[in-house]
Amino acid sequence: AERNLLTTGMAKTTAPFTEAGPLGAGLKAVGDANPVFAPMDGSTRVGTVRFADKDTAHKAIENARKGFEAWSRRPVEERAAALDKVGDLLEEHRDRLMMILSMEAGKCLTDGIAEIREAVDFCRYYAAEARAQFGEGRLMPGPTGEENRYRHRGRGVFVCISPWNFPLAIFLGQISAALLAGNAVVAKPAEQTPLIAYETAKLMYQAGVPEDAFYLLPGEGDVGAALTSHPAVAGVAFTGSTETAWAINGTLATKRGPIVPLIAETGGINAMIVDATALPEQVCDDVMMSAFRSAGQRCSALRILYVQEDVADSLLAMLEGAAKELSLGDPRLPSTDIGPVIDDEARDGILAHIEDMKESQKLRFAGQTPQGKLANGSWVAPHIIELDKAEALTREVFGPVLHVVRYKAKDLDKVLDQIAGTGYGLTLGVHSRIDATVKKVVDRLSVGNVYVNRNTIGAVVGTQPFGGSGLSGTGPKAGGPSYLTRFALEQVVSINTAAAGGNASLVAAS
Ligand code: UN1
Repeated sequence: AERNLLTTGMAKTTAPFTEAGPLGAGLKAVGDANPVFAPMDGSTRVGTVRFADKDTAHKAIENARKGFEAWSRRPVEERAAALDKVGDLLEEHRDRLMMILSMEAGKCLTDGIAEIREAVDFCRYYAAEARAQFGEGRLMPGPTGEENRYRHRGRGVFVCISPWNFPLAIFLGQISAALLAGNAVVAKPAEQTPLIAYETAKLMYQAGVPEDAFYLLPGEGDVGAALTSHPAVAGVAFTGSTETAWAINGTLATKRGPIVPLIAETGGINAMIVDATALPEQVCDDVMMSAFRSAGQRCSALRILYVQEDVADSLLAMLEGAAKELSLGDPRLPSTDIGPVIDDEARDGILAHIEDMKESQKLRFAGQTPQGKLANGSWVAPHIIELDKAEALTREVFGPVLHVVRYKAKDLDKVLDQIAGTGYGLTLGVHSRIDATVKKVVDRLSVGNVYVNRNTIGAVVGTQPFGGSGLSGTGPKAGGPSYLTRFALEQVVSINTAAAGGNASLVAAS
């Protein structure tokens, strides 16, 4: 299999060793170099990282504040060209990036390829949107002798805090939007995935993003807290847990300084409804994909499947059969469907949930974890758990655990109430050949991304803008037309052109 990888040219089998640390003009590396181990075996060293501390965080914001002045005055076209170039460089370095994604984050090759594609798409899509949206805006004409100009400009220093489950695509999606809108950025990648962030940051500088307009701060929670509580911060983009989003919201609301926007994309207890008219093979495929791909470590992943009771036994039998076929193993091998979860802490949390559930609910399927060389990795095999009632699942469990609950056709309204009652609204699937049922489900629930007769993951940038409501986030949708402008400041300049010296051309579009 290793020879296959090399001969297909897909990737090299070992990840390059990366020594990561803070990046950006005027920052000094401090602290110890901590080893980063591959989650697939817990022992292969992928690189080292020096974490930033509170002082480095403050210094980065102060320096970025200065870098902002020049970056925000650059014409939109220059900023867009730099981000387009980032996209080109990601494609050029695809193999190396894929290996780091596999080794550091446990990503399978298919997930790695898709993630790099998504990161490239974010850069190019937002660059195109910046060109289209940040020119002079249209306004109603004012009185004679007055010129009104509408434009977008950067807000200042944006803090971007990104998760480990899309350590390249979401990391870069936030940053590219913030930079294109004319902000300087201080980014804190997830503490579990500093290496891919570091490699990407270096490519960004190579593409022409100035070292005083973009700072990378690998770090833990203390660095995030130091960044979000700094009074000079002009906005925060965050993707991660609902609990952390609440904490950031609280910090932003109570700290000194201006009122700043928070763009938060958080979790979900995502459901799929399958009625008796659905096509079983299609459902089976889509459920496998939605619940188990990426080891269930997507905020879009399916957590709870509602199956109409008339077809529940046959569908469960199919799902169990299909889950048995999933192959867990080295994420660098093309034959692997599911890699490890991100680390031992994540594994222990998911396994504790399964143990808990086993006591009162029915365990329908438990897969096998890899043995031999990979036995000590952070593994969780796919599980299917049948719940006696949906209320038994009270929180998002971020792993390959599918919960199934039966419902009676006459109780569809109760199912919809139950889903709405979670307070989350990220993804939702419905499988039915009855148009009225599909319409009822789609119209009734305030869920951000609804998928009809298909799987519920893998939203495509620019085609399926992604993001939820309620406990799932603030919006705007990533990869959609309104994302970029939320990072920018709208400015209207009204000029009395009749007055001596009045000259509308002084105010150019950004
Ligand atoms: C996340 O998992 O944090 O549609 C969000 C999808 C991805 C989800 C990203 N865009 O599967």
